[in-house]
Amino acid sequence: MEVKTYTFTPHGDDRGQLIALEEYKDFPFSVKRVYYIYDTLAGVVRGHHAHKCLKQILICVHGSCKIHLDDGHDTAEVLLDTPNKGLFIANDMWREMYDFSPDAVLMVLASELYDESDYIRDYDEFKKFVASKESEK
Ligand code: T46
Repeated sequence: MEVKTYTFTPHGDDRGQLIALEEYKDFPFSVKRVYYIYDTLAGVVRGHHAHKCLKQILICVHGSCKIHLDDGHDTAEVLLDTPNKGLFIANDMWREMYDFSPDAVLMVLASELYDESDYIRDYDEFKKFVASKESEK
């Protein structure tokens, strides 16, 4: 399966690093919401869902974590361990986040405001969603 990652350019100088992200230039959507996940306990797996519409960029701005992706047919694992790497996750992708380092801060840029009705939290429902989208093509 195709995994879309971005390598962002740090504006480094003798003071340190700065990364700037601009919508449609550095990633392909407009941001309506930013959230971040931190203080994740050892062994915790978050996520376990897909979305009906939401697009997101995940950036582990400190520490590291892994992302399990499932498009309904294939799976992939992505390590996020540097603040200049972004992972694009389309709506129709089942995701789980795990192996958080104790210092991990996972920042997410989201294309929509928070909407619980956009979540697909049941895996069988997700498979049906994927199948219905494929039958429309
Ligand atoms: C996703 C992965 C990568 C809010 O009130 N507003 C928000 O914007 C978000 C994202 C969550 N919440 C509340 C809802 C729950 O009571 O925060 C609590 C934890 O959310 P959730 O269990 O959905 O968190 P994760 O880590 O399982 O999933 C999150 C996002 O929800 C999801 O869209 O793709 O991160």
